[in-house]
Amino acid sequence: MLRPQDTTSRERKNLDGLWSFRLDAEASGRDARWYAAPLADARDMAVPASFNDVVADAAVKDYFGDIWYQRTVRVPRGWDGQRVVLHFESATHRATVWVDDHEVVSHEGGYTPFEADITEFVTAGDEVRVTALVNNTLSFQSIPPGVIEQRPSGPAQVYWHDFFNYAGLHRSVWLSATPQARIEDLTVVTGFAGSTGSVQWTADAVDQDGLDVHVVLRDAAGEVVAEGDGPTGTLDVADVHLWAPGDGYLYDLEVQLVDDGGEVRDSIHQNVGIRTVEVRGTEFLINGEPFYFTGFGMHEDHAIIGKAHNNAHLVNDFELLDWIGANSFRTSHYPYSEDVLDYADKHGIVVIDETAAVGINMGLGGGIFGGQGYTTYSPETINDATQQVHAQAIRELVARDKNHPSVVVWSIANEPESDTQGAEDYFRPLFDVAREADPTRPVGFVNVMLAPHGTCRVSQFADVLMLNRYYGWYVNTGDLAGAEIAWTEELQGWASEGKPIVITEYGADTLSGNHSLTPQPWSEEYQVDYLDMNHRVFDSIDAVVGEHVWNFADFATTSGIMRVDGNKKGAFTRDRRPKSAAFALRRRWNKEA
Ligand code: GCB
Repeated sequence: MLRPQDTTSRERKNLDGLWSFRLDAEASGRDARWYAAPLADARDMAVPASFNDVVADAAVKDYFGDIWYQRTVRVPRGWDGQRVVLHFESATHRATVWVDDHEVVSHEGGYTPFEADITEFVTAGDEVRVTALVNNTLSFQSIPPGVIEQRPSGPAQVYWHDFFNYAGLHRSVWLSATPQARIEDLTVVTGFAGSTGSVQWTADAVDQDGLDVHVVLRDAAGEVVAEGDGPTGTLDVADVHLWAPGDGYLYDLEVQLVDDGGEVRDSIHQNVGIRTVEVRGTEFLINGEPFYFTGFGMHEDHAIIGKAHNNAHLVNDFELLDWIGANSFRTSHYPYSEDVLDYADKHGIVVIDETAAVGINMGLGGGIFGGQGYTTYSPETINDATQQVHAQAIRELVARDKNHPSVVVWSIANEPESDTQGAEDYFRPLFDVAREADPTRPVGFVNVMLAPHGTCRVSQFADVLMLNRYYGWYVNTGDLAGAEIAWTEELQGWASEGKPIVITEYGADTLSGNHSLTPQPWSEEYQVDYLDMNHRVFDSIDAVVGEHVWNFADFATTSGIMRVDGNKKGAFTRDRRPKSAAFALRRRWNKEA
């Protein structure tokens, strides 16, 4: 699937704006055919947005179940004879869509796109009604998982991840027109030898009878640097300008379907950053050069809009990454908007790209998230069906993001239970799924403190070790000297594995404006000292090739005794004001600052 584009042969119409919106706690709307008429008793809802914080009503904020979105759209009158597609960039966590009375597509998984060919249901120039039945419940068979518990007060949605279960239409919805004979998918793999770059392309075409694939590569100035023919092949690029951290140089690959007379019948464009990624011993190499990750685990999280994509926030967050000297981030804990990855490509920021598989760990809930007493891997909980959904989430992530030069590692899960036979059996095939989907990038998962070195049974499958550790916060709280000893000892153990290690989380909750003469947990001074301690440990171990502070900014979570107005481990507050730690990180990461 290709994201809708405007090209010489394609056009798109954006469906963002105000949609009719209605909760359906009884799940009666489907039988009552709510899609077949204007949505009754509806209120307005912004798209894109998480619905939760937009409405001034606690029952809406914490709602789980069926949610209806509807709007009408006029199909552009110039689209006669074109193939018309309805494209959702995401619907959290699943959706079924109708066009007028016709059910056109269903999709499971809240952070990857889906679309339907609706040509037969629309007429150019006429209006159609688009209805999406979104559902945000989490179960043991969803990614991420959760469970609905029956309580004396009624059903409650429980989940084991530490961020608010924002839901709705978080990203753009598009109507788009393509020719019938078209390019349907494209895979690009890049490399270089000396000063010559290579761009290998594989284009999947549909209904291409009598049409040939032609590719044109242009440099950033628009000059043609290479051309080729056929569904697959390799272009040589003389005097290549590599894509590199801090240098987001992009070529433009145009893929055309051309008829006998040389007329271009379909045309798509793909940004291409020419670079290589490789793990060698304990080194992580980009373009053959050792790379050290500095940056954060992040969240798509903002006041009011929740997890919605917003370009002002996008630019601002990347400005702050630049200011602080971050060269990379992890899309914790789900695939981010494609606009985020496009921006990272363009600005030379390196990305660890993660699936939404977070909270596959019933041991971790202990006290923080509630919902104790479950076995993680069992026929009744995380089971074969979950594994299938997880495999599909990995395939969809790779299918969507495979051509982004910024993406250098696939993270297939965050902090799953990983020290049991069940974990080993669950994850072994998932690593195969990731490698089959993309043989070119390293694959890993993020290990939790509950499975320290020597006990983890999943890290054997990973190319890169990614560790989340909270010595000095959740353990050795307030005792940074003790934390330093314990952390160094564990990390030396991991270093003996001979793989590169990225510390994907370390952090301390910090209430902005809370100061202390002596380093007290929750104070800005403690956060700075905590980070300094961690950095001493990392600097003492060669196999550590990266540090991602948890988190870039404070973010919303479910309520609980461990969280005061959300998680406060940000270097920035939720409204992006710097804490003292931000200045300290800036000094470390901008060596000249
Ligand atoms: C973790 C999780 C992250 C949490 C963080 C915390 O290990 O991966 O989602 O927010 O700890 O602050 O507890």
